Amino acid sequence: MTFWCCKAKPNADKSDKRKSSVKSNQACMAEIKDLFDLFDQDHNGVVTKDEILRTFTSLRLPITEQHAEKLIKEFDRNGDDELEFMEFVSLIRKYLSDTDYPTQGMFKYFDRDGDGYITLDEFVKSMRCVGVHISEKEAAEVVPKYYTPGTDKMDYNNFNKLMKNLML
Ligand SMILES: [Ca+2]
Ligand SMILES: [Ca+2]
Ligand SMILES: [Ca+2]
Repeated sequence: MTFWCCKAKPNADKSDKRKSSVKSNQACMAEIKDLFDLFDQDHNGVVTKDEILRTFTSLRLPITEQHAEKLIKEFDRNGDDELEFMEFVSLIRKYLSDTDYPTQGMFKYFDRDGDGYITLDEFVKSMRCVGVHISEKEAAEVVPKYYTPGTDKMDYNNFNKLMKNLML
């Protein structure tokens, strides 16, 4: 499926990816800022390993201390062992678009109103926030196939199936 191109070929698509994030991601930046504020529990402008651990735990997302440490190491560009906002943005983008991470985390992020289901609208907006541009038309062709029977939205299992199929 073509709209997954930047997933399949991360290196070849760098310039495209950058373009799409410039035009579609202003709203997303505000959302990532909200997320940053959630993580930055003492509001000192940086996120520490402990803050990552506490926040993941309170969101009931699986994380270990080693994993939190690894995340900081990987995204801490200025070497202060903490994540400033822009470092945090890279982490969130990676987290949400990486198939190695549990899709449970993605599900919670995609389910913007927290009702346990993902609508077409939530899907399109969230995809754009992780740097994958998908038009309403493209999404409208694919997503309804995965609606939970009798609804116009996806539960976790159906969302999982959709993501697995898209990422093949
Ligand atoms: Ca902090
Ligand atoms: Ca840093
Ligand atoms: Ca929802």
